[in-house]
Amino acid sequence: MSEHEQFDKVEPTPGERFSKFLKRKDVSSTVAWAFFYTLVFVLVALYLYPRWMPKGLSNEMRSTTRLMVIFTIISAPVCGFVLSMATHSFLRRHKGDTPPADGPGFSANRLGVATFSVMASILTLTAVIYGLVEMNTAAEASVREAKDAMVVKVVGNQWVWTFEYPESMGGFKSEVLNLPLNKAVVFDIVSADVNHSFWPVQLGVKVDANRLAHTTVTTKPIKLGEIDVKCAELCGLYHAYMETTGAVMTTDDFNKWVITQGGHTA
Ligand SMILES: [Cu+2]
Repeated sequence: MSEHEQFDKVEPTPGERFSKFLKRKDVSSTVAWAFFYTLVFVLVALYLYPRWMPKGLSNEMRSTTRLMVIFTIISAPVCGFVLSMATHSFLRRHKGDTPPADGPGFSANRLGVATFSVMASILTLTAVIYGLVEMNTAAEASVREAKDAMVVKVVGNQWVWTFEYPESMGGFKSEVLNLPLNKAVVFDIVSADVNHSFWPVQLGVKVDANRLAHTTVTTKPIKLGEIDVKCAELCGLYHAYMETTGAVMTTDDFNKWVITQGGHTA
């Protein structure tokens, strides 16, 4: 073997192998599909989620919408990668009756495994850390807000919700959940029969209503608008109809409503 031949057989560098790998037709088509799907998910998260989600009337609801958007963006590349391989396999599927010959055997690609693991870990960790920060911020805010909040008692009863306003307002009861703007509210929740789940959708909180134990949750309406109240726990035949409405109102409108209910303003 001449010296010249030995020189020709020098192994390609990892960079050369990688660019050759990317130029393969199956690889470049998979990468292109991955980018396409990732872009679609990112656009859905940024432009459609905020429209699809109910209007955020409290910081809790806004933070829920924000979490949906950010978690979707974080998971978009992984989902895009998996769907791109599925699309490539579907488009290049075998046609005809004769089974294809076996392809060459392959072993694990260490660089590929490492890249995928590191990327997925970074994305997951980002989601975990962001989620914890968001949760902690919400918990701190509710402790702060609870100090001068209005306490509304909520009773779940097959299949209606009843709201009891504070003694200082006359302690009247209503089946409509009206709340004044910019006033924190603590819901003191209980059930008269089976387990229900109190869910004022646009306020972004959802808490179990139990038969023998009270649960509480704090929120602060910061925007005017309508509230849909639903039950989020299968509670019997008419569970789906266990819903009512209400609104976040200006303090003036709220006070007028309190008087029509036989209550008085503090
Ligand atoms: Cu229910």
